[in-house]
Amino acid sequence: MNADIARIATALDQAARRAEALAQFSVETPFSLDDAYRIQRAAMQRRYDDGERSIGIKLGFTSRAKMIQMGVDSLIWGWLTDAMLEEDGGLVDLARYIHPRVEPEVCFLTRRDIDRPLTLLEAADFVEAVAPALEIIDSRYQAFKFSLEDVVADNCSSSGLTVGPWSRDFSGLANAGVVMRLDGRAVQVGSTAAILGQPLRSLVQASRLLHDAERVLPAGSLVMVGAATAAEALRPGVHVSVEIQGLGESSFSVR
Ligand code: OOG
Repeated sequence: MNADIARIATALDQAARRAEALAQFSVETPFSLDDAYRIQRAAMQRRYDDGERSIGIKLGFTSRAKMIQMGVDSLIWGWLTDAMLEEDGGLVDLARYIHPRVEPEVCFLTRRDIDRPLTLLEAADFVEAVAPALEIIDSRYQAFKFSLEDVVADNCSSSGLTVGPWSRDFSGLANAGVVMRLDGRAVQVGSTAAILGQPLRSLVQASRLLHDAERVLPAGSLVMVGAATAAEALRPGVHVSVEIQGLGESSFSVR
């Protein structure tokens, strides 16, 4: 399996860099979820070796809407790097991506190292600030089709994100309205309560996953909690915004 891990990690990394889709791996070479995270780690290591820097983590499939859209029903997690950060309010170049989709998110900035499993009561104390955010997901698999193991190996489709203004008041975050607009038209409407009941639960889950993986998330990291609604395909020229009640907006335009 070690040779397969290295082979699949290299192929996924190259597909991301070349913005070219691949066939799913798990059909030909079935692998376990543990091996999927090993592949993810090996693929990320290639990026770090090339100078990319980790800026935090993301969770996926924390809402029913996303599980139903993709036919996957387990929580997953992956890594975010500095190369994925797009400018809030800026222009996103579609040429960097294969078949990108966008989803409305909440982003936490951590205040303390997360080095143990947290309870929901403790979680708020680990948050420095919270922001409305947009995640650009771009599966490296053809037709955006994957198994749970495939998507984990592919770093959970992570490829881009914008983060809006930071806020320290997140008293209303448990059930805040979420509206994602394409060219000013509301295309996805929901609530932050769709994210595991409330977004701080994502941080709790993240702390457990990090603990199981024997990883520490340093203070000052980003945690993307998972989309509150289904994702929308990006197209040239479109303007995308997310508005989260009490937090404000994040947006970008596609070139
Ligand atoms: C996997 C990533 C899912 C989320 O927020 O649920 C995700 C995908 O749908 O390609 O980022």
